[in-house]
Amino acid sequence: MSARDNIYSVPLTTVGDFQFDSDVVRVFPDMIARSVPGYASILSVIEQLAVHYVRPGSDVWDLGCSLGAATRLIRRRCDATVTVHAVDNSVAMIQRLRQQMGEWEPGAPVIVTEADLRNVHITNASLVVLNLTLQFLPPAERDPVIRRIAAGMLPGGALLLSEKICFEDPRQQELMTTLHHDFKRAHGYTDLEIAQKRSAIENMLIPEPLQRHVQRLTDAGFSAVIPWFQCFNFASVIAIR
Ligand code: GEK
Repeated sequence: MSARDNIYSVPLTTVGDFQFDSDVVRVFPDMIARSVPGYASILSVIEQLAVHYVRPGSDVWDLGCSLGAATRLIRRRCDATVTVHAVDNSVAMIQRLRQQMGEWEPGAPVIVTEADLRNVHITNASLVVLNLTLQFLPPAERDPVIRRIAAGMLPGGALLLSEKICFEDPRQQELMTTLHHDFKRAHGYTDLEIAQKRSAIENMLIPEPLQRHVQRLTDAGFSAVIPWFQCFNFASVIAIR
């Protein structure tokens, strides 16, 4: 069980940019479950994708793995000939992930790497997961990342991309934001917490419209790009190489 997220529960004189530091790591599972509608469903589909797409002798990449929630589910569906690479550039996340892995059930070997995903060389990949991670890269750097992932994937392999998204229609944007904030309120966040988190994250997490993601994946050479999930301003896409 993770500690309850109360990071933004008291008024702050200045709200600094959001960081994946040890304070966030301590509460991360609680934070993500109470902030991202559908997070648990997305994880369970990632596990399903491992069953369908991971091939013996191939590699799997979980980019921006945080505490390895997806890695843990994937590896139990893979045999010992598969290597799962869990990558994150947060020192605190990787440290905590390494501590917790000892308690995981048996499964395929995992290589944990503290690195910026932009510097990771993807090869032999039958499954790549970018679950709520691409959104933290500057938009101009997203095209080359997706192209490099595509180049490192086996034909028929799958990329799962989940993102916070935005909408071109201002009314849609407003409604989806309101419903997302209602979701957070229903999960125990106060208006102060919602407002302070929003201002901490606004320079760090840049959402794009779903269509922009679909176009980027198509341009990178994925043969099928299938949006399969949306709840308010969160969406997930499966792209087949
Ligand atoms: C999950 N996928 O539980 N390189 C590597 N890691 C990065 C980078 C980067 N350039 N930028 C951000 N991160 C996880 C949840 S959380 C989503 C992903 C969220 C990492 C960052 O350190 C953090 O651990 C993760 O991406 C994003 O299925 O907090 O909204």
